[in-house]
Amino acid sequence: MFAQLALLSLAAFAPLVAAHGTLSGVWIDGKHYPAPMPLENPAQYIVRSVNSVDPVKGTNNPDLNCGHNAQKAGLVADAAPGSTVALSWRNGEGGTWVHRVGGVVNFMASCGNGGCATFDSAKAEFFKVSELGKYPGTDNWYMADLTTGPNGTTSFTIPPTLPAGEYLIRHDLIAMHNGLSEGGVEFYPACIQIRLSAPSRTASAIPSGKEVVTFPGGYSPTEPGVLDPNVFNPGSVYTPPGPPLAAIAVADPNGSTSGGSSSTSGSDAPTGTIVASSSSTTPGSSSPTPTSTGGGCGGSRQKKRVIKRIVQQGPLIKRHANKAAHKRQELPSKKRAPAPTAVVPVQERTFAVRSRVMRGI
Ligand SMILES: [Cu+2]
Repeated sequence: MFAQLALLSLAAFAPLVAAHGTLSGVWIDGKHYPAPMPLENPAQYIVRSVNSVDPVKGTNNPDLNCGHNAQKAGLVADAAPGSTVALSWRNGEGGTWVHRVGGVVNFMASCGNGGCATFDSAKAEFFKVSELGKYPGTDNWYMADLTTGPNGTTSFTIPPTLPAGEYLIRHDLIAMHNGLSEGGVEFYPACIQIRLSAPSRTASAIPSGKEVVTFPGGYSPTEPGVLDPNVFNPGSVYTPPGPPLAAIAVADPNGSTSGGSSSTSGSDAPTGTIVASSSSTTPGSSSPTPTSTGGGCGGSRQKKRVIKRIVQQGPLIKRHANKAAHKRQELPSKKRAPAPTAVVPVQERTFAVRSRVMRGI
């Protein structure tokens, strides 16, 4: 019901705000949970709501915690240690996410005995469970997989030995197109409430001590993943910010990697960590497909309507502050090899081509 209303409202304010965006949905082992629209009541969601599609700026910003004025969600989703969590994003128009350069990181924190629906995330002791930058040995970014269409997702694995209990996932896109100078980076944090069953093997301790950080505080304004003058240079190495991966996420007792680390079994094109198209983790049947075909093009056909809506509802969404910066972000993709994705549905391929044409790439 909420999702349908959300889609209707998406259609109502199409262009103008393609540059930023919000989390659009979560899949836990294939089960879909939509994310609230900005300012939407989060009572019927597992994703905490935010009040803006704009990025969070500044590593000391309190909104770096769970997003702009994040509000606790009413629901908590069932999951298990070892579950796959896939996440999709939309731009401010409800179309396809546009940022491709930077990091994708996922943290988790115990919500304690009180549970996540009432948990104050400012107190959360977050440990890192996955981090992604470029596909190994390439200049292709994992984040770009979110730009392939409404079903483009990024995913990670819940550490298989995490104890039972309620946890907050802090998912964060670190858009680096302006991160060549200090303070330019755009953070897009989103928090998701889950409840883990007991692990099938011996539980580890919940990470603590040096493995945990709070937000704000988890990133420094000058660390390489946040400030990187070379981020567009071919062959440059990008290191996502924050603490190292928690030990619980790095190696599981079977010896395989988990936690969405990019080192998957020696393949030159990892497939286990980011799924760029609808797949087992993103069943098309239940996925919310935004109807906007404007993508990142930002036409002006419906400008009047958008402005009217903004006047009526207040500044739900602000115009992008620096369009030139976003143009710059697209430049490197001229040289970019085709994304290393196996199967892209025709519909999405068409969309990708169209948006490239519209952006003049
Ligand atoms: Cu943006």
